[in-house]
Amino acid sequence: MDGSLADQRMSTHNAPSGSGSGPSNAAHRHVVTDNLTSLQTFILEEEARFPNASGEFSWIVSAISLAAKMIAYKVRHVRLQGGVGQQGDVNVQGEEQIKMDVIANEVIMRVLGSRKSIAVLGSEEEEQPAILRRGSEGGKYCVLFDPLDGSSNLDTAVGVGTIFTILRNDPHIPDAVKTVCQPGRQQVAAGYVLYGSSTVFVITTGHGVHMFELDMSVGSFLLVSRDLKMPRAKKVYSVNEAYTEGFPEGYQRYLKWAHAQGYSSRYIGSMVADIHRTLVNGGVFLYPPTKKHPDGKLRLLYEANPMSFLVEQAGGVSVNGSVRTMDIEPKALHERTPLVMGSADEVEHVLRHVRG
Ligand code: AHM
Ligand code: MG
Repeated sequence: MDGSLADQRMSTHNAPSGSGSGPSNAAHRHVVTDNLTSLQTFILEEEARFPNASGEFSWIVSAISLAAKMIAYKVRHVRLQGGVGQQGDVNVQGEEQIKMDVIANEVIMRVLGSRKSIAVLGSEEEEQPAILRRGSEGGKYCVLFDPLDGSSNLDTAVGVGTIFTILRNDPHIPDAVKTVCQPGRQQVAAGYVLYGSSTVFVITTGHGVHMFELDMSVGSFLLVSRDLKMPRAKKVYSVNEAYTEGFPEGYQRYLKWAHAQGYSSRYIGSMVADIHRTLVNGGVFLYPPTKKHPDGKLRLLYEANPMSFLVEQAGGVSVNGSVRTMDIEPKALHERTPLVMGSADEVEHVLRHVRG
């Protein structure tokens, strides 16, 4: 026993036998497992609910969790590994790549690239989606991801994260971009990994939101919260308030109203960390149109949609300021969207002001 989470949740008891020690004691020995469930087991159990499931989906989640463990290790030793600082390249978003962006992208590409069930793999760091197995070779799913969201915060040791979404592949669509340009409501699964003070893996397959924590000593993500539900209301908003003057008037009105109502502000500037807090504690996260980003900054397919799926499954709401985020018909892999997501009542307060 080394004090790991697994140890604490699994205690072994020797029932008193009155006959002292020895082989006879073994008959009375029982194990209390307090619901100790790894991510792997959880996904297999979920899949078992569908008698025709091929198991391909659980292979993909298992690959994502392997990549996450590798990235978690690298993030924890980012300076020692030489991962801070800029790579010297600009990605397709026109943003300077941090070295760890490139490292995290390579890890995911390498780990997921070998999974037979993935037809198309798309990343924030790659201009075009990678076509792995199309047509007759099969490949039931497509995976899109942001390998290391919020990476500009790495040099100050702030939490960063990996965001992913799993979509169904349509082998009849020859074009990879068109294949992955699916509205968020069609997602098969989505989630994120937050590399924070602890490493958490949060996932939905459309049946609630489940949270796992990485137990380093056994190298597994273990279930810590099943069917997470976010509070309906919480007087907290999360927005880069320095951009207020560039927001459309409705958002400015909302902020004035929130100030008068005694709201608190929390903004990390790392979407995974901000959304994780919002999921757990409630509140509202906003990235409205700004002068610099008139269409919003966050990417629809691999940032907004997966987070929206999680937020809705936890009982919250996600909109782009007027329509449900997951109903937007995407046109491009790296398309951006304004975003308002969080506790149902809090999103409604924002929309009331935005609608005018
Ligand atoms: P990135 O994908 O290039 O890391 O950018 C996305 C990040 C989000 O994590 C965060 O919500 C947002 O950018 C912060 O933007 P800003 O610094 O404009 O507030
Ligand atoms: Mg990002």
